[in-house]
Amino acid sequence: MGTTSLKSPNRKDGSSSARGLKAEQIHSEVEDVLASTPFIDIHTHLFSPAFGKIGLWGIDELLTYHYLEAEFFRSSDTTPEEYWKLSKGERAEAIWKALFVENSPVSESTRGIITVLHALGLPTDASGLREARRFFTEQSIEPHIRRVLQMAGVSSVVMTNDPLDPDERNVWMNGGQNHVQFHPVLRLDRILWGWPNHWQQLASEGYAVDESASGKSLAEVRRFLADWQKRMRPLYMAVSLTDSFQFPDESITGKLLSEAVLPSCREFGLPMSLMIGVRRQVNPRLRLAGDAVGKADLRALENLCRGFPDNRFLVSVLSRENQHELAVYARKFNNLMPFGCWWFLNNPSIVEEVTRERIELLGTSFIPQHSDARVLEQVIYKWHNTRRTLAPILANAYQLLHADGAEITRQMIQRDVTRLFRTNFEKWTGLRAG
Ligand code: HDL
Ligand code: ZN
Repeated sequence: MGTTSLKSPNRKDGSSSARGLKAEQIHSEVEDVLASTPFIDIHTHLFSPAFGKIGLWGIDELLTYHYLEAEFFRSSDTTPEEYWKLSKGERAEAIWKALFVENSPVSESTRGIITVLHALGLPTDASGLREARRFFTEQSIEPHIRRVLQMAGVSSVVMTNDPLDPDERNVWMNGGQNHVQFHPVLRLDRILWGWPNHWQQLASEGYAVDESASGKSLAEVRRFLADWQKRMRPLYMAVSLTDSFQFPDESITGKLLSEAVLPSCREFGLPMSLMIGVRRQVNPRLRLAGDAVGKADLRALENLCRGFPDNRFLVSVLSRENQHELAVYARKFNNLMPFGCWWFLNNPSIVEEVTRERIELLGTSFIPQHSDARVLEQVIYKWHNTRRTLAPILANAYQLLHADGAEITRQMIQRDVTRLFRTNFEKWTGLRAG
């Protein structure tokens, strides 16, 4: 049988055929495609304007982000107890002074603030926050959202919506939201692992459940999920799980997951997002900043993907040490979609390692990143950094391919970037994103 030569019309000197790129053109083409392709941000804690004050934006919220609070306590003599007594504005001023005036903002999260201020035309070396605060008070939220998402190169963001959060529930029970750039997700932490503290809230809403999730409880949880699927129209269901998560096991979490939540996901054609590896509140004094990371036993994920072949799993794991096995599991199970470099992984040094091994093992059949943004303007720096970090990685993949004989065109780069940052998610969720 004749061999199919991989040699493209490229000639030895690296020149190319009419359509193919020269080796030295590849990096700039990749940068240009990344810059001009709007991404879908598949996991954030942002909220559309219908949610009012639950949606965070502006300089005081940016500076009191829990990532920065954790760094603040390393560069200030202020104790957490003293810090929590301060007002939001006083906390922001203390963080600005400690991390931006008295020290260089060279960490990923502090440099991110500089990126946002610079992008919005605000001074990055101010001694205080007066000018920045004045700018944000002059913004009205709807046009500000459009401008910020456009600057971030993001067409739409996916929210994290907790049906048992009283403030959120109130919005959904009074008409909810239908902002074209914000997509809902049914977040189930309070059901799946918070059951002991939250089953009574379900009971008070008329669902016949009990503390041990026995009797009619599973059927009633499914009725609860059906009610919220209809009310919220989520793109997927989601839960964050600790590093000690096991499956199967005899826990209420395992029973609710296998006998209520996953059947509901199948009933409504929704993926289940599992975010595995958090170690909650290792230092409670830091509150939201008090969580850490632990290596999980991904046999649990293996058992879920194998045991529930008709469910689709959208998975991010928090430990760097779990990344390679997650990519290997994705080779074994095509109902597993790895996504993002989550939280403590969202740093260029780790994003590079994780993304390169995913490309090497999975091609373009994964979702490289999400922002996890909690404050609107964070998407500006998180996606600026993602594009900057990914450009050389993607370019390297094409340069290797080119060197080994394939023709590289802008069309294939565009197809691949669209798949990585849009189509993989759209196909998995049935989203027809704007
Ligand atoms: O559980 C999650 O969705 C995590 O992303 C947490 O919200 C975490 O606090 C976070 O913001 N990480 O970026
Ligand atoms: Zn998150």
